[in-house]
Amino acid sequence: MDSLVRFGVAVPSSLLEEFDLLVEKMKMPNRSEALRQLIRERLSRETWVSGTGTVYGTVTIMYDHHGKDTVADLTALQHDHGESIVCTTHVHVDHDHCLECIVVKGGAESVRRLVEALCSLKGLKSMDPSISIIL
Ligand code: NI
Repeated sequence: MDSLVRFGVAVPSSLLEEFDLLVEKMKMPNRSEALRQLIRERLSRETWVSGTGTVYGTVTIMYDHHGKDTVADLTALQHDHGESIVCTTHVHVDHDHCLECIVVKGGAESVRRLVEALCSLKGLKSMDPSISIIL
């Protein structure tokens, strides 16, 4: 395990007050642990977008299932990228919209290709990738 290093950080008092409120609200053990989590999250996010190695997470999409070929295209796309997909959960949100949570795990490059392919899906309303690399 890495040794801990103490360092000083200067921030506006109002920002620190807001941060402390967040730490309390999220029931994080203390300010240091909250800061470590923030640093890991940011580094992880930057690393998966441009890095290599195994990544994991979810890609949540919302789409209109009435879109021409949308459902067939999504199915074909998921078969094409099957090596990166662990499982999916589908929710029929309302008459028109479907939400799908795609759990991913695989090489960063493969998962990036999957996310790019999802971007091109006709009928796509929103996409929220939450991908991490273990740091
Ligand atoms: Ni549906």
